[in-house]
Formats: sequence, C-alpha cells, structure tokens
Amino acid sequence: MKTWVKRLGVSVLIPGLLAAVAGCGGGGSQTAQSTTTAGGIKERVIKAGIGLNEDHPEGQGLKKFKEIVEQKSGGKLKVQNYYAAQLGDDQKMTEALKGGLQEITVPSTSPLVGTVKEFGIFDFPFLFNNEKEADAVLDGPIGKKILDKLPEHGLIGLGYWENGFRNLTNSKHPVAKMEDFQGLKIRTMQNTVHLDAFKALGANPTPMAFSEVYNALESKTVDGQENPLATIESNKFYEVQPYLSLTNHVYTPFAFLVSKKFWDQLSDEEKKILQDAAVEAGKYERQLNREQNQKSLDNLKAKNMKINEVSNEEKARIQAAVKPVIDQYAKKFGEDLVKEMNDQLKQIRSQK
Ligand code: KDG
Repeated sequence: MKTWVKRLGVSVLIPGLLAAVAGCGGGGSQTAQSTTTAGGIKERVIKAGIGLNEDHPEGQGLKKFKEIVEQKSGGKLKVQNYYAAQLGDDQKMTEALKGGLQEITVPSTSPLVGTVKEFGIFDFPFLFNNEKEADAVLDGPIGKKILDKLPEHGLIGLGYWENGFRNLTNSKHPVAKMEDFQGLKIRTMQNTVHLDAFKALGANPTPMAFSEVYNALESKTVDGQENPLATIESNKFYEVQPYLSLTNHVYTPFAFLVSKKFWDQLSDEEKKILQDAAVEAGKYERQLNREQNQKSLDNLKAKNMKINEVSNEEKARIQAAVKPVIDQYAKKFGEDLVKEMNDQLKQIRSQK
C-alpha cells in the first residue's frame, strides 16, 4: 500500500478515533502524539528547531520557551528542542511546518521573503539605528501586519525574537571603506535584497544556507560572510576569518513560527500558553542577545580577530550606493508599508 495512503491511514484514523471516543473533534498532526484528557490541555510533543547552536542566545531563548510551556501546561505540552540545524536550515524547517511535519521554528525573516515578501522591508541596510527602534517597529502595527500574512501560507507568527545587527568578516583584508567590498566573495542568506545590495557595492555575493557557511569559509569557496557578533563567536567563524569589520549594516529579526496545521488543533488554553511563552521567552532572548553581542566583541578580540570600525561617513556612502536597490524593492514590497515604517522611525527619532 503506497506510503502516503499507509501514513494517511495510520496518522488520521487513530486521532480521529481517539477524538471520536473523546468527542472533542479535530485530527492529530503527523508528529504530535495526542491523548485526550479533560480541561483543554492535551498531552502533546512539540518539535522546535533552529539553525543556531544551543549556546547562542536564540538557543537559550528556546530553552526558556520549553521551560515556560512545560511549567504552564503542568508538563502535558512537552517541547523537544533541536539546535544547530539538526532538522535542517531555516527554509527546510519552514516548509516542514507548512506540511505539519514539525511544530515550531524560529528563522531569520530574510529567508522567509519567498513566503511573505513584505518581510523584506527589514532587510534594508541601515534601516534601524538601534535595537529600541527595531522593537518599536516589530512589536508595533507594522510587525503585526506582516505576521498576519502568514496563515494563508500554513504558518502562525507568535512574534519576533532578535538575531541582531550584522557585521562582515572575511579572509582577505579589512573593510573600512566602500571600495573595500570590490570583488569580495560574500555568503549571504537566501535573500535577494542582500544579494543585490552587495552587488551594488561591487562584491560577489552567494546565497547559502547557514549550516554550510563554516565549510564554505574554511574551503575558501567564499571569502566572507556577515552575521551578528554572537553568531560569529558561537559558530567559531573566527577560526577561518581573520578580519571583522563592524559594519552593523542590517538588523535581522527572527520570526517565531508555528505550524498552522498543528495550531488549528489546539484549544484556546493551549494557544495562550504557547503565545505567552513565545513573548516572554522572546523578551529574555533579546536581552540575552544584546548582552552577548557586547561580550562577543571582547571575546573575538581575544581570539585575535583583526577588528576595524567603519566610519559614519563610509556608512553614508554605502547607504547611498545601495539606495537604488532599496527603492526598487520598496515598490515590490509596498511603498505604503515602507512609508508607514519610515514615518514611524521619523516619529521615534523626533521624540529624542
Ligand atoms: O536559527 C537561525 C539561523 O538559521 C540563521 O537564520 C542565522 O542569520 C543567520 C544566517 O546568516 O543564516
């Protein structure tokens, strides 16, 4: 009997039966075992996967999420965490959620532009001056508007965590002025805004999944990559990258995603537990990430990385050089949305 029929048989019949027995409706997901108990919280196993390591603030955030969910559900909702792309990279895990084969992942928003293009507005270089501005936009109407576009793609967005401000590392030379990007082979996330922006600077960008980056740097398939300091330290990029340039060129959010197939089975009580835990653990993760990025700068110095600052004048030259790319994508992502975001940022900056 064809596997999908067999799998279909097994997976749908049993929960259906259980539900019939218990009279509370709704089939089980492919992965979450569920047995019926009173009071709206069922025994469930929730698989949560990320691309970064357990020791990274995102990994620590996911541990905090597990702790809160299991505490609030009296141990009935069991969260199994998978780190370091054990379940695949951001795009693979996001597809697994759409198919109901995994319950949770927390990817960067950049690789999600293929699903909801509006996430691309967060990939505009030098958009946010600091984390406070990022929080205001992400936790405000604009952040919510974009998360609300996820359900039609089989995903539920419970909020934003922080990947952070990205900095360039490479094996060739310090990057202190715009011309230093010329000809550098740079790995980027799977995101056309990043690709086109680096091309506009004369670099030679290559999109690649995160788990392939270290080997690509070590084998010199690429000269460089860009990530927040905590990630450069956690994934030991300093072992294969002598130069670190503090470009702070893009702030990358994480989106906390749940499989809609799974979410639709949950009781309101279970949904509230997951929603509250994602927000509480998110606050914890952001704070931890900001502290870790400070510490990582010192740690990377201690690892003998040759670190250079990039002046605001050079950042302004870089921003001017990529502006045509940003204007082009603003049209694609929606000029009204981009205007609303820039107006919010102007308003925040005028309050100073
Ligand atoms: O868990 C998130 C990572 O998979 C990834 O998003 C990290 O910033 C990242 C990158 O460069 O891919």
